[in-house]
Amino acid sequence: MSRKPGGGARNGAESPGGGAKPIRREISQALFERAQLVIPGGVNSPVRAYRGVGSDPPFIARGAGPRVYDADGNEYIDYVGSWGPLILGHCDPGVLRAVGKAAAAGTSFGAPTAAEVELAETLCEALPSVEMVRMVSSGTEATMSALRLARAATGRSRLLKFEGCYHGHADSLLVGAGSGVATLGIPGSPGVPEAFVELTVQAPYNDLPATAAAFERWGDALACVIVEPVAGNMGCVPPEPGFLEGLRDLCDRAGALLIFDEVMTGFRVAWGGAQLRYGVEPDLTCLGKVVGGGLPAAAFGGRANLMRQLAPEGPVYQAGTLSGNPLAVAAGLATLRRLREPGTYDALESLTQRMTQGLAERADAAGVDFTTAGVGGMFGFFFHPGPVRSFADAREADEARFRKFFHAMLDAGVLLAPSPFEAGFVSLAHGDAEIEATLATAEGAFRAVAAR
Ligand code: KE4
Repeated sequence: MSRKPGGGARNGAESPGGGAKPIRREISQALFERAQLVIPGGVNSPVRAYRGVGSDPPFIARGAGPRVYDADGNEYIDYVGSWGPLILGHCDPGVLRAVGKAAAAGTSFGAPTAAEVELAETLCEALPSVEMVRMVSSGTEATMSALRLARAATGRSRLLKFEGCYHGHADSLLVGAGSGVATLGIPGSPGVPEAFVELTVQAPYNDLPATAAAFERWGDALACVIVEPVAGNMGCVPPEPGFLEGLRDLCDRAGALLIFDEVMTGFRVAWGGAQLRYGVEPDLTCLGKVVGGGLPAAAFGGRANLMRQLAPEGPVYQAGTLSGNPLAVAAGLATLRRLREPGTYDALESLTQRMTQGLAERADAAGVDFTTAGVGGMFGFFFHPGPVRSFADAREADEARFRKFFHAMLDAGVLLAPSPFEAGFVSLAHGDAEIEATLATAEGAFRAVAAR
């Protein structure tokens, strides 16, 4: 039996800060205590530990459509969506059927399968710049492998990334990263050799002059630029007009490759990803999250003349025991088949826009400095008067107000990403009821924030 938390307009209970019944999470608490004895920080990925919001995490027992339920039976409207993959919502019947059918035939073969070919063809058809892809099992593997390929193809070693962008936890890419690295305030990461750090050049996101200056200094030594075409790991920060086009031009003039890390934006902001939405074609694209439909599948791809340099056709080695895993491929294919139906991206965009506009209106009514951004099915917000164009701007936001807002929403049954340096995600399972309930809950949460 699921329990609706103390607040939440859905069940007519008190709104947050107005005498909501205390949320009970004893089972999650006991699980967290056990977990911390055998798993570092009690979690298998740092952001899940809720250090960014100063509390212990709920342990999730199950999901259904736009909702998740924690081990104590509390119900939440879910805007984390497993950090992006669950674009159809939890337990989508089509995905479950596809995974069950694949599992009945076997879970892994370490051999090529027809389904992998179909998924590769779908990715190449959808993404304007991609002629060939290689499947891997995580976004980290995708970006790490794309970086190796770029270095091999150019014979150069340096890379340029942007402050606050997160591209997974491969050594070269952990410099000045966003997401959990920013949330925990880790200055890079111990264990990354100085030699790797030196090879990574950084520039502020959305700052073309500073990026051009970095090219002045390092241009002919740069193998690539890697960028989140919509930043989702410093909060949600869209590219300013001309930024992505400028990167394309700088790379062309310097002979560097442009890598779009579309692990988050791929099939999230448009069927053809950010590269279709913004009309800028990278040389290599990294994918993850949605392409696995909630199971471990990711990929990287690009022009055939680049991708053919990968083993076994070429000398650049890259491999993986579970790459193209049949269950993950089945989940990914079922997800993409649904997404390519007419109207899905209009629906996602409409949900996101209603969410961001509604939050902004309620923050304004409460007299709280607040700015939002939404692109396709992803969104973000800052307790900041705006504009937020870069990681430096994002770090000026009021984190204490974020934490207060986060907990007021959580205790009223709305699950947001537990960090100001993350994005939120809607799904095709979210509808008017969820958005209206969320906005009604937010009214009380903003009042609680304003009262601070
Ligand atoms: P994974 O290795 O976590 O599958 O993907 C790494 C990655 C690469 N590129 C981008 C743009 C990403 O957002 C990510 C991973 N995103 C984080 C959340 N911001 C995953 C959540 C987590 O680290 O637990």
